Amino acid sequence: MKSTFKMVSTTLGLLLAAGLMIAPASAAETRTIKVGIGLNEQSPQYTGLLKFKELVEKESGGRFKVDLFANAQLGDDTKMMTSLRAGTLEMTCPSTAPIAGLDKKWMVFDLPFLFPNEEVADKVLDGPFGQKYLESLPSQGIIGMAFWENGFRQLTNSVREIKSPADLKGLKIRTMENPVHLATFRGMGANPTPMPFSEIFSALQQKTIDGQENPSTTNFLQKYYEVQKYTTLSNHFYSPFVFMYSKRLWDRLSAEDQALILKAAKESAVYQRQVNRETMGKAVDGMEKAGMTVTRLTPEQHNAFVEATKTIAQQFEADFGADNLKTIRDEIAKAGNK
Ligand code: KDG
Repeated sequence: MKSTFKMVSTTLGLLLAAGLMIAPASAAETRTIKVGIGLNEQSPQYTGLLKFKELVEKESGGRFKVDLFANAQLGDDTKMMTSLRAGTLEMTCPSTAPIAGLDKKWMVFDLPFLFPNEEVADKVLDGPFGQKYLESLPSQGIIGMAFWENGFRQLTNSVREIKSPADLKGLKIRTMENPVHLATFRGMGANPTPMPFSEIFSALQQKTIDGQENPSTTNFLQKYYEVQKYTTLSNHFYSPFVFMYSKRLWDRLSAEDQALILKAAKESAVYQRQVNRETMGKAVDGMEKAGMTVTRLTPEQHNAFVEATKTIAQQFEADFGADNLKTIRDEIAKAGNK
């Protein structure tokens, strides 16, 4: 009996040493969740991720460790989404704009002047319409956890003050890689150039583009004031983020761990939006102090931009679906009247 036990234990030991058997994961083994983003460590998006990391590590009693990678260390948004779909990266948090490359219906969120304010955006994104979109992502190999906030987007450029659509004429403006963004700026007479987020600063510095558009917090934290003279607070797009998980890796988690991670993603969404909004005003002040000309449009000037972009929705109806456009507009009207 003893000799048999000794033989079996010796054999097992040899197999383990040769790596031919994977030792059963001990319950205490820590699993790592890697999260990649394009913004830097000062961004409200990264601050939101720190909250997510704190919640997951605390609630899991250390069974999960969350590693954060900012500044596009793991690639730009499209590359990181590809990594999620391949199961080589757990999480990322892109704008909705590049998701349209996977499923055209997401273009509806990038329509100019769609949401009137953040409060209505929150209600629609967290309501049945937004949740229906998140629930469609598993077909793309992605689990949509929650909408976070990139924010209302503002123009910057190095050539002239922009007070009307006509002032955009001929300017080379970097846009996200999204057909609605390209058509919107082309329709106002600009010369739009799609480009990954991480390439913007050097393109502005080398003057291969005249301007770009991002929320003021991004414009300030990326130090665009060093290479841009003008910013116009146009609010031309509202850009949501989608905090997402790789479906391949999600499916390997227990239901209990899935619930824990989802709860933390939703709780940190509320926190991230709050931090994002608190920083916008300070970012505009910072750019003004750094010497940028900040143009605050009058209602009439703002309406001229709305008027100049009002046919965009019709141009893309076939892509995102007339029914989706009608539904989101109805949801916005309802949310605005509450
Ligand atoms: O990871 C953050 C980026 O996805 C986001 O800032 C992208 O707004 C963006 C842009 O202009 O590319």
